[in-house]
Amino acid sequence: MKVVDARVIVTGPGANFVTLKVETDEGIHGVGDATLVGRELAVATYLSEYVVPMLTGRDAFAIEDTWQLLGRGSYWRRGPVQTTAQSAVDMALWDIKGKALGVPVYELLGGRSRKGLMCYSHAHGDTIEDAVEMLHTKLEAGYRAVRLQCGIPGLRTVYGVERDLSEQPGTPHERPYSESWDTEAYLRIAPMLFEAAREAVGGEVHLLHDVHHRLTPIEAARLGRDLEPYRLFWMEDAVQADIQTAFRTVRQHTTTPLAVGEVINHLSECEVLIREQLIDYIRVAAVHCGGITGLRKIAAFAEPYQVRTGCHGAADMSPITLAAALHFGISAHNVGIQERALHTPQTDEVFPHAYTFSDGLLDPGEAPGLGVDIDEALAAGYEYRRSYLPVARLRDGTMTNW
Ligand code: EZ4
Ligand code: CO
Repeated sequence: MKVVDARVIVTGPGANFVTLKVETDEGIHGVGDATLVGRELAVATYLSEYVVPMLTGRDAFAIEDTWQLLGRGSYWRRGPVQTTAQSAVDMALWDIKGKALGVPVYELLGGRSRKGLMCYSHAHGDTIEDAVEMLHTKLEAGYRAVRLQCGIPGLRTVYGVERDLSEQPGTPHERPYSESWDTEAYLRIAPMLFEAAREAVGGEVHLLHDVHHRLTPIEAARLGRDLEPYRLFWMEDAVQADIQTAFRTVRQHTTTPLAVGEVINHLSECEVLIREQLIDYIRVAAVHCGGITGLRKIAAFAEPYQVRTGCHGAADMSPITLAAALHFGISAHNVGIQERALHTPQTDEVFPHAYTFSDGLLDPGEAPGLGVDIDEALAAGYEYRRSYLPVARLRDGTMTNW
């Protein structure tokens, strides 16, 4: 089966998504997510200008060789633009092979390892009380694991909490919004949030928290310790991910489990984290780490070190990425949990999908391939509009990590 055509589809059904659609000479097509949020058109151009011309005429079944061609065969290796493009091609080829053989992709990956994949949802609020109230609604909706974030007194906008942007100049279409940050205020309130949450919902529920790269190693060590009484499932992105050895300090001081990886695109960026067992969960997403093939390679490396996956599942990656994560997550052994943020109803319509949620578990479904597609006619009705992710500054105006 040969690839005869590949096209990049850019659409904005409530959020911007870039999709690669690969067509074969047997009339079967596959889809891959190529969304790099805030830099979408860089990947779209990389694909259409440099990758698509290499794909036409290739054997659509040669998934590994194509992955190597786009990764090893790119002299300028790694980098999120390259790996996101490579990921989209990889997903589309797994989709095609599954459809051609009449099986869901998870069957090609070794078959089911579990009945369903535990996922976590998000709860947040300006105040601790509001956050705990939302936690209750998530538990009522069936989730067994919930990420919890709250506002910080004195700061108007904080990561993970609905934003009041009324006083921000301009729009995110023109320039990034600027959030503010105060580490000491955060370190005071975060343990209070989890104390209140445990008091409200007891010990059984899995509670997670995302620090979003904001602390130094010694600050993260202190927070990890302060959170120990509340038995978190994980503390995420405690320090910025790009200095792997920074996790040594955090690890030495706390038994709070650690997760990192949503901005990691390549095994070389998490090799020390895994080999030294500095983390418990690696959070790479199929859309940024080389597709299903890249995710499998990282997970296979992590397995003997007892590091499990907890794939990034924010709503700024398309349902194709979630489907890929579910086929991987239902079949691989060392899988811990899957993040699940709800897509907008428009996004769900543009990307019809076979995956389902019930009783806290996600399932990829039994449709051949990835079980997800793009409705191009609907997609054409939603324009792309440039939108930046926010940035963050300390109270005195110094740039810090968002
Ligand atoms: O900040 O997807 O765990 N989830 C996250 C996300 C990321 C966004 C970046 O676009 O940290 O909210
Ligand atoms: Co995160």
